[in-house]
Amino acid sequence: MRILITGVDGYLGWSLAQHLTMRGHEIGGADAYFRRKWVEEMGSWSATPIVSMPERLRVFKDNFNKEIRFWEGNLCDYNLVEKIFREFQPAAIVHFGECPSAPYSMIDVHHATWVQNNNITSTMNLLFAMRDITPNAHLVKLGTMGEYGTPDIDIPEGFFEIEFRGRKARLSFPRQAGSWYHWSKVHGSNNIMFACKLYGLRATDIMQGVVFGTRINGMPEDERLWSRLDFDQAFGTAINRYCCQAVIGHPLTPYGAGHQKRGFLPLRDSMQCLTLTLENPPKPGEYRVFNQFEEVYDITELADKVQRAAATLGLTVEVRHIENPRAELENHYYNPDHKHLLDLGYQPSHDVDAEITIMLKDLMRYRNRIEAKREALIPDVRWDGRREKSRFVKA
Ligand code: USQ
Repeated sequence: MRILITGVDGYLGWSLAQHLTMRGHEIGGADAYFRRKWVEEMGSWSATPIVSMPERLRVFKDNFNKEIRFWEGNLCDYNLVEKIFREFQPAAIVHFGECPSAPYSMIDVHHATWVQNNNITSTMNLLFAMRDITPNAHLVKLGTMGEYGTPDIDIPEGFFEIEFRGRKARLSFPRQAGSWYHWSKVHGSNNIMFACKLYGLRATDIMQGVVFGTRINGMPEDERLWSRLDFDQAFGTAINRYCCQAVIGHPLTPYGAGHQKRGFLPLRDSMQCLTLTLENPPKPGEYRVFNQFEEVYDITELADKVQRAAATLGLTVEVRHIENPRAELENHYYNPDHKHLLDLGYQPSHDVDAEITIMLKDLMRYRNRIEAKREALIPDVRWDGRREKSRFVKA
């Protein structure tokens, strides 16, 4: 299948390009290199060294004997999107070309509006290009479990049955996002749902949990093919940050009371789920929602897991709670469904401890790179608008 990956230079995009190529798909990619710039703005860099895109493309060709067709540019420019669609005629589009960071969107009004404009406009441009150029294509849009927030009831996959004043309906489950970034994903979801209804487009909206890991199955050993792995306060996600902290002996940092629960999944499982989604498209006009994660964990429980795995490698680290820069529940009910992907054949790898150990070993090679940006580990972007470093606290 001919698949366009927007945001192909990112953590998931670069991994997926390799995974889908190994399955025989033909890949096109687009990117404006924003991720590299955002992480630099946060005073950091990827723990794994990342070569330039022209070099990435060369190394890709050498290893897989196949090329990625690549367009450099901003997806908010409709002329570029139209050109890509006309030249590549994708059968499916995986939209990763958005800003993925909650903290980045909370810095100030400029960052909040930039993230919302970028994320909403790029999705709108893809929807119109699909309508006008490839109406049969399948949009796989990366949403987030964070769209639902943490309501005090079970979370279904996108829709639920409701009875109100004696009448019943199947409605979109209420979203209660917790950052301007997460709200940008909600707005994108609503726009996609409407476009499917209006233009008969097909789309899968992936409510993905927090991804972690350095590896995908079948990945060649060539270091230049590795995906990026961020650890700063804005682009590093919980387990990835903990593992980077562990390799330099920095305390692991659950925020606040540390009983926030989230759905997590290894990078290799994310690849498997996205492939299943692409290879089993919805019907024309269908908008479907998949909750994509392997298991729910408490973030202190995860810090304890990283601490134990690190100890087996001779790394001694403390778990030290730190003031929570975010406004979020720190102790709550969390029970989301995740059945659709299992029904399609998703086989969870079910070994978070083994994955953490692999990641720690991989990251130990890059200890110096993490140490060099140690300052970027402590958060200072607060949800109330202040910019002040969090202090360590008692849990
Ligand atoms: N957290 C800590 N300590 C840390 C880092 C994070 O306690 O050092 C906590 C956060 O406060 C939060 C939880 O861990 O309660 C998850 O935070 P995160 O930074 O790993 O993930 P999040 O901001 O939610 O965003 C990430 C991705 C985003 C994706 C989302 C899925 O960056 O693109 O949408 O995960 S989800 O979390 O399910 O919304």
